[in-house]
Amino acid sequence: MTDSGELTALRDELISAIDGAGDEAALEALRVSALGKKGAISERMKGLGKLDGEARKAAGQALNKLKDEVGSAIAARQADFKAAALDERLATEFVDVTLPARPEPAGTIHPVSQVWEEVVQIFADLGFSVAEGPHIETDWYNFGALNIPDDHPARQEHDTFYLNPKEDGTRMVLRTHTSPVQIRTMETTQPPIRIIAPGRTFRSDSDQTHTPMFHQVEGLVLDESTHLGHLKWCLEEFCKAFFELDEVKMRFRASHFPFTEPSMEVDIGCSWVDGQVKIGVGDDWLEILGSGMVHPNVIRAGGLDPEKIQGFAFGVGIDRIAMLKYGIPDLRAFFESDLRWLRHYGFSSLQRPNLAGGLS
Ligand code: 2NM
Repeated sequence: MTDSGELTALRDELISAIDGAGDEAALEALRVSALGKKGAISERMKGLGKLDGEARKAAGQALNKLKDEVGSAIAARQADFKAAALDERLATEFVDVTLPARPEPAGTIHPVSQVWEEVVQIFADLGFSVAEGPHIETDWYNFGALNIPDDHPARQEHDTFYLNPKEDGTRMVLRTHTSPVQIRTMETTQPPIRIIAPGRTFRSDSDQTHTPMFHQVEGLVLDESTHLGHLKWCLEEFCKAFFELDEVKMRFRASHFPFTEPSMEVDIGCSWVDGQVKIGVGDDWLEILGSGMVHPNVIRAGGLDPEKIQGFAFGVGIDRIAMLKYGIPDLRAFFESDLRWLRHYGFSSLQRPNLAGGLS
């Protein structure tokens, strides 16, 4: 009953049955019929005791070989079934990552954050990178380096938040503009420089149109031959992109800042319809930007040589242009954290601004 011809026949029968098994249950039934306690191979193992000597040894080896071969064939077939089951799941179970997230987030993006990000996107497209710096500054970075003289009115307690004096008598300030970031950038970066510095700024001022904390974006472009034409083009491109208009009427009006020479305030054409402002067309003007060619003293303070390096700078109030673009009437509501206001004026956290898909 364990002669080799009989075993070969059993082997062929089992292997072809294993190969032909239609599913895991059929395969398991085969495993039991061959290798289970009362299986064909196990029964023959039990019969070995009746043989003796060389015959027992030879038959035992042949049976063990058969047992291993059948075991391997079953394992291989089992792996086939598992792989097929996985393929089936992968084909039918999938997640469409383009579906909207559920549930829609309850929170919204604050108009200041929205406009901040819009401005970053626009200037990124023009080749600017974003620079940041501390809110608490030294007198030098906030005033001195910016060519603001010791007796300038902006330095008075009345306009600037000063911290308590240090032991050496010096006082730190809450930065009144983001310009200190430009000075710090000049100190560490070789031109060409193209940066914007968005951030919080602080002035001791509170009324209908001023809050003691507000947001600014300032920009700085420095190279060997950067000129006023570059300034005008750059700010025109910014205004068209920001207000999402093909053409905007703009006016560059002579002004004065300590850190630029010449200095210009930039107005944008507008009209008033039913108490609402319409940007880009009309015979009225709205001031939206300050700008100018960086003063040689400022370039020197930044560690660069004004005989070799020149360029322009500008500053915009984020809160102010957010009000203009999105028709938000009251500045103070920006910082009251009123949930009804936030729901009304807020933006979707799933639709972030970018130039390809639309800013707003
Ligand atoms: C403005 C208007 C004009 C300005 C100047 C500088 C620096 F640091 F480069 F000198 N940064 N920003 C600037 C110039 C800011 O804001 C209304």
